[in-house]
Amino acid sequence: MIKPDAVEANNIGPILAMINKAGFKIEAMKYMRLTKAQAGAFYAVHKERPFYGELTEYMSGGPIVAAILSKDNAVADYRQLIGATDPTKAEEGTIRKVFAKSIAANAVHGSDSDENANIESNFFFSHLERF
Ligand code: FUP
Repeated sequence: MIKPDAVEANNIGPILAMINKAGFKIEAMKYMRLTKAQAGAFYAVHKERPFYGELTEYMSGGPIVAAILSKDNAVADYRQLIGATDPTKAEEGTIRKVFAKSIAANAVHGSDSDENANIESNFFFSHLERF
């Protein structure tokens, strides 16, 4: 996902360029705005965390780009490409180092396992929307 801060800052294009350059294929993509309830469902795993309210408010505060990416070793390679959750700890050249504003407004989301990648892909896309 390209998050609201990166969309607002006109960074969809540069982020997709980094993703393409790193060898990922785009299997599905959409531009949409999540409701607060949908953002809450997407991040349900964080429901008990102190930042959950702020996170769902922020993630529903503007449009996002959702995408399914594929590549050998996609989850690990994409997490390496995006960098640490906290951009002050992200390595040079990572998407979050370049584009993230803060730990909450951190430009992009990436699935943390193949299992969650499937769950999150099904959250956003039907089979008719995948190529
Ligand atoms: P990541 O997998 O890198 O997106 O990070 P997490 O799943 O740990 O966190 C999900 C989102 O919660 C982050 F992208 C931003 C938000 N978050 C905060 O706002 N504060 C925190 O302390 C941790 C996470």
